[in-house]
Amino acid sequence: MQLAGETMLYLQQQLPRSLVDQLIREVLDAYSPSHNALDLELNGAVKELKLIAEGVIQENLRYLSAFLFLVTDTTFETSVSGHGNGWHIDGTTKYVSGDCYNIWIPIYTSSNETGLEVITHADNLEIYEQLGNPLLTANVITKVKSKQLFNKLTRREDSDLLIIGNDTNILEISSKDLSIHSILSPSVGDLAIFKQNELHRGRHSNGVRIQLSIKFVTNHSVVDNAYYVKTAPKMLSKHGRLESHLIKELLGFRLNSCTQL
Ligand SMILES: O=C(O)CCC(=O)C(=O)O
Ligand SMILES: [Fe+2]
Repeated sequence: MQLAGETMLYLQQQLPRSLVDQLIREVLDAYSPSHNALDLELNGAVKELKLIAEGVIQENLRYLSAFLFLVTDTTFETSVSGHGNGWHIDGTTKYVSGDCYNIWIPIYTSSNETGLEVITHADNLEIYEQLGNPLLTANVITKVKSKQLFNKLTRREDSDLLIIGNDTNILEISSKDLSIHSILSPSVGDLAIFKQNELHRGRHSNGVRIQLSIKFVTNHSVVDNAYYVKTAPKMLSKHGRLESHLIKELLGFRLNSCTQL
């Protein structure tokens, strides 16, 4: 199956339970509640994931980095607090020239209203062409979040989304005209693959999701050294440490209850 130039791929229950458990063990080993580092080693489960992604994308990949985060009502509030109501391209896009794929895997979930939406390149070609590709600094302003600002900057009655691409490329559109891929109730072990420079956002309205996003770049991509400075481990705030303690506890419970089955 080919992904490059095609669409986002979402595989339900693609990963066998033994691989997910191994992945969670590797995440727990690499994760420390005092800072935000998650240096996964490219062996074991992560190597297995790389092989799966290479099979799908039909290109050789290099591991770049991994992010682990807790999605709850409160953390979600922060991620949708801006004008864009959560829509974004990843900030690290500007440090990578070439393709960078996000492998998105929920590794814990107690919610049936949580997930991801992606405005895929392949299904919205016209929009990405007008914005300029690759998007380096896309910003989104939504009518629902910032009505006054939106009305000030736009003309069309039916539009609800303003996407600001490279420099002067500004697009006023209606989300009805977009083809959006939605995942609204993923299970642990599901897997989505999309490019980090495709507009996307998390969705959430109850319960807890622990999310692992691993980035792989294509072999010929060049990563700016500033990326490693930007993503270097930082000490967490009190709230951040609380979140990471909860992540550790919940993942630990899941592993223990699995071995007892
Ligand atoms: O899972 C989410 O809520 C957001 C995911 C995301 O933005 C990412 O993986 O880059
Ligand atoms: Fe993202």
